[in-house]
Amino acid sequence: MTSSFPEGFRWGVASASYQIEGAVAADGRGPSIWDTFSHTPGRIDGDDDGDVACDHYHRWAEDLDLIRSLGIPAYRFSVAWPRVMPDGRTVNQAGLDFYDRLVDGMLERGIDPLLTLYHWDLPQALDVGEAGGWLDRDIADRFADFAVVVGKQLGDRVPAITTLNEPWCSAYLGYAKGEHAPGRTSSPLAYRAAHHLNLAHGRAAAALRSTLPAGAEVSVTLNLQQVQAASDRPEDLAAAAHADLVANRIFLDPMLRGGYPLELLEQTAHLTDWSFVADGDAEVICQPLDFLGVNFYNPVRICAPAAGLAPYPGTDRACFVDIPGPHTVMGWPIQASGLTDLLLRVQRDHGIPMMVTENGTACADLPDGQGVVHDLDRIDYLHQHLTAVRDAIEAGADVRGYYLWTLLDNFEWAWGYDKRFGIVHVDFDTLSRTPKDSARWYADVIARNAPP
Ligand code: IFM
Repeated sequence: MTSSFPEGFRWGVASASYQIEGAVAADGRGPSIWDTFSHTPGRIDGDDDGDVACDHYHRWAEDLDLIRSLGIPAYRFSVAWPRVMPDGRTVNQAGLDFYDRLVDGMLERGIDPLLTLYHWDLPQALDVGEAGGWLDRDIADRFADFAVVVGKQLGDRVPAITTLNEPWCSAYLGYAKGEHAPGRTSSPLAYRAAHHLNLAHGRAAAALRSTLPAGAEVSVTLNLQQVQAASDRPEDLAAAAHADLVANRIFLDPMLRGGYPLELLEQTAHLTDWSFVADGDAEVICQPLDFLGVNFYNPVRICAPAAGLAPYPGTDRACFVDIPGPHTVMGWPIQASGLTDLLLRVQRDHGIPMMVTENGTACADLPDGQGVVHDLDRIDYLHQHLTAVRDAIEAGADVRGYYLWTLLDNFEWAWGYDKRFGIVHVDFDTLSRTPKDSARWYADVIARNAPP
């Protein structure tokens, strides 16, 4: 029997616009970099795209009914920038109206909204040429303008707004590894992108403070990596510390401490001269935040570079080694204690309230004859990770909520529709939704405020 979570602990599910909405040409929406990327042959498994996805744009009321029927009190969603500003600059009221309806729909059903401004669907019009998108410093101002538009429209009803989701993915998977849009493969570009993401976060957070009503919460969500050294050899310890700088401290330190760590600048000097950092940027990036969103799926184990090992994205000074034991169908190791350690590390280093804004797993879900998925493996994963969150809280971490990734099976980026993370099964031929056993299990967790 697992003990309870603190009173008032916020339970939710999370989603993202491009992964579920579909309706990519509806009501004036412009193309995003993910439309372009997913329509480029060979980029996505099975050449899938987000054109229809879960058709949430038309079925949002049904989806909110599902959330309510499961007794899930909070919903983390993202706003598609190209719906609201198709060219990245000009407001499209019809696009904003969709989110108006969505937020009103949540409130009518007693669901607490947590809004993310950027979950990767950058308007394509802002990424033109070799140095556009997150390589262009001007994007920070464009993003702040977008934040103000959304804040003015929805801030009276949305109590919490998150600037960015997982800037690590935008910078390193988008510009170094090439696995995400816009598909570039240059480590130096990734550092430039990371800095402009930081700057955009800072400008947007400041703009939101002067737009939102008093008491509204402003946050950012990072997919912090729980980095483990492969051994006690000094070179592996150094590689792990380096990976921590490149993956975590490149965002945590400027956002929460007011500047980049000197070691990061020194250890990446052969890749970039950091000349894109201007005087005054440190002050802009470091804004007061009400909580930090932490997304966690698995830890990473790191060793010094060696032939035959996969390099850590964005650097030539660290490589991945596998973690023995069970893995998910994504090939990600399952080790829930990594989440406890990560939450305690943030508590120790930054002392900021936290929400787990994503955690969940893809499983090889097979519906039975009645179309129901008995996903015991997902329930087991969730149970372990909720226990890990509870352990962190008991050890002193100020964790205030947990948003399960995700409600619906959806477009899993470069993996397409094959990888299913939902607690609700989606039949992508009929688009019908069927709760899996994990959905009922999660409803029970919420009702008890504790895993059974
Ligand atoms: O589906 C993604 C989500 O968009 C961002 N965080 C990780 C999830 C699983 O890969």
